Amino acid sequence: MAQPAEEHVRIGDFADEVTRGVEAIGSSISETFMEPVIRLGVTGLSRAGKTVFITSLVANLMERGRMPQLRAAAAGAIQAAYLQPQPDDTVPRFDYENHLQALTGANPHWPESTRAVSELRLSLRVRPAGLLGSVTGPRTVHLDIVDYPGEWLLDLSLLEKSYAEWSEETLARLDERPGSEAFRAKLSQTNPAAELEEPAVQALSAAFTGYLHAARAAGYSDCTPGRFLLPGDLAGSPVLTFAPLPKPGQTPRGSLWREMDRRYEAYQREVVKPFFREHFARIDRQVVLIDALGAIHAGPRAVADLRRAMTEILGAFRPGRNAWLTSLLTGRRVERILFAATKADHLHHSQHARLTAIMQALMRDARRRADFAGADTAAMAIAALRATVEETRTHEGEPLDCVRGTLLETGRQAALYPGELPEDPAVLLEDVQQNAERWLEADYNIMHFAPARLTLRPGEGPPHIRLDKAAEFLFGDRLR
Ligand SMILES: Nc1nc2c(ncn2[C@@H]2O[C@H](COP(=O)(O)OP(=O)(O)O)[C@@H](O)[C@H]2O)c(=O)[nH]1
Ligand SMILES: [Mg+2]
Repeated sequence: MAQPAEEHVRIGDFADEVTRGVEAIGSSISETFMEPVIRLGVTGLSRAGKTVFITSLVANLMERGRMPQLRAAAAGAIQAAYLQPQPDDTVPRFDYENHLQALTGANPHWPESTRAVSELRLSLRVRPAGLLGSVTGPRTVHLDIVDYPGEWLLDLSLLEKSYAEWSEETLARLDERPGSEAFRAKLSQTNPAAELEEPAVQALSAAFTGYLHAARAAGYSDCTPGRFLLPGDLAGSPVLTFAPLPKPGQTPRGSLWREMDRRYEAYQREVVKPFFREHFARIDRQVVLIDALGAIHAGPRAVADLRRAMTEILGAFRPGRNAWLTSLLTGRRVERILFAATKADHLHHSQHARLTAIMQALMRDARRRADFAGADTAAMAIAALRATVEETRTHEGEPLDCVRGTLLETGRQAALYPGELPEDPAVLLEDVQQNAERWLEADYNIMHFAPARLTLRPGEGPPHIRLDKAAEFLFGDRLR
């Protein structure tokens, strides 16, 4: 009898895993043989909801009462879930206990934002269903969750661009994005062919960084170089002190343009590549969290930009596009990618399907643009931690489906009607296509809610929306 196709894939991966172990990429061989490891990457731009997602996912895997759509949990196949020391000794540990305390304590609040990579190992004791389970007994599956900034992922596109190309693209976008005035003013006083002067470069680079922050704050996603936004311990170093420049006719030795070109290359070599080598290349399953409601609120151009960012991200997961990355991955690939719109608790459930449809349309578009034929992909709308309750109000004689929660700013209760998303995502995408400044048909509001005070029953994790469905897509198959 022929082997089922899936089995082939597994064996291939397995052989790879062993070779990679020998190459000291990290996973020990005995571990690979005895206990399977799933490396789940969690990414998304800053404030997309990574920290809340991981915290709630882990809490809901430990107490599985609210996870009916995770089949292994519903079937009772998961016998235990517990935290263990992570395999990587030099990566900061994800601060699960403090984040959970923040979200579920007596005075609930959102956790502090984090700005770099972190990791957590959750081990699950799983008893396969049916005959197999009674023969083999329970086995342990390790879920290694790796939290990393989406800003860093977008940097992959830089590896394919020369400094001249990147400069040209970045400068072309300045006009349609807010916050570029100061940088443009500096640029107009700069002669790229003149000799480099460090204080002038620092001022130019600071103005450029200020523009990137302003663009991010206005809802734009594609803001490279990613480390300019989240510098970690590289702040102030030359690799983070450059800016895009128009290419002059002559680029003499010692000129500003030459030095910027050199720093751009150093950024690729010293910042971008190590991240991909040490973290990205080892991921099996990936969730990309997206604040889609935030982008919709910001307008069509922010959504266009989000789609561009999704395209770039898919490009990173497509083997073959980038020669350097292909050689790094050698036969290994991410098997599943989920694009999840977070904070869906800002919408009444009557609109969830619409948000999902918008995400799916954006993803289809991004897949087409990235010419993507790799991992299984899915898009859905979730809330890792539900901070609202639903409420139907009467407004001018009409029922209005709202959500109610505690406002973050004032601590007061308020009901939010965010506006009605179109039933057909094409309506929205049409404005995106036209590069419209505003939505033609509607206006979308957003409010910021604080997490609600919870009384959790034994066996139940924090309340969420479709976190179980996300988990099923991401790693449910590995728990059966
Ligand atoms: N209402 C609601 N807000 C959320 C949810 N997840 C995240 N947020 C909001 O988004 C902010 C950023 O989330 P965080 O997980 O820190 O984002 P990170 O920067 O990607 O790690 C939080 O402070 C909350 O205000 C959610 O499930 N529901
Ligand atoms: Mg975080």
